[in-house]
Amino acid sequence: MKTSSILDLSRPLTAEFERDPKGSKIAQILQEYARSKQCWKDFALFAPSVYTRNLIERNEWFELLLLCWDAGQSSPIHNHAGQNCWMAVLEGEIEEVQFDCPKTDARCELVQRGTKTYVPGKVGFINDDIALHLVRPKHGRRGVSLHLYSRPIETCQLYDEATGTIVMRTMAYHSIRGSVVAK
Ligand code: 2CO
Ligand code: FE2
Repeated sequence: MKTSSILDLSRPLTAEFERDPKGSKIAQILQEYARSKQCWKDFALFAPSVYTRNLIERNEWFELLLLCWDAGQSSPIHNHAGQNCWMAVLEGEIEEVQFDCPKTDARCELVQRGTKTYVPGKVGFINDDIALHLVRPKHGRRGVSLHLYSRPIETCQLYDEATGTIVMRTMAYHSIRGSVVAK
């Protein structure tokens, strides 16, 4: 597959979901892109206080985002609203810490399960049947990762490890196809 822009990725991804709604070849398509050294830097926008969620494509099947992690930033512990999530690392090393939440009460006692490290070109996969997770860059450096949610996620749940409380978060974009979203 040869793509000239990250925006062009939407075509093979959409074709794959039309062929197989479970997207059995999505990891392969994202991995080929991540290993192709193509230029996505125009879409990689960082912010000082939080990791950014930069929308590349959204349609009925999926949402494709470039996430930019500055040194020291982290996602909260969260779920994925019943959807499937693929993550391909484009730059830096990205760490994923997985958690179980054995009871599904309003509060929950999190149990840390394990940690995985993803280097550029590696693809991870998670959904709510697998685990909750947090994601962050390693070694005090930046990271950039490509995330695909199928189907798009409007909200997710955030879990506070210290208190066990769960809150709902409405997902927001920092930019859409390269244009910063007005606040
Ligand atoms: N799910 C988080 C988000 O979309 C990023 S962690 O990787 O799934 O903000
Ligand atoms: Fe996530």
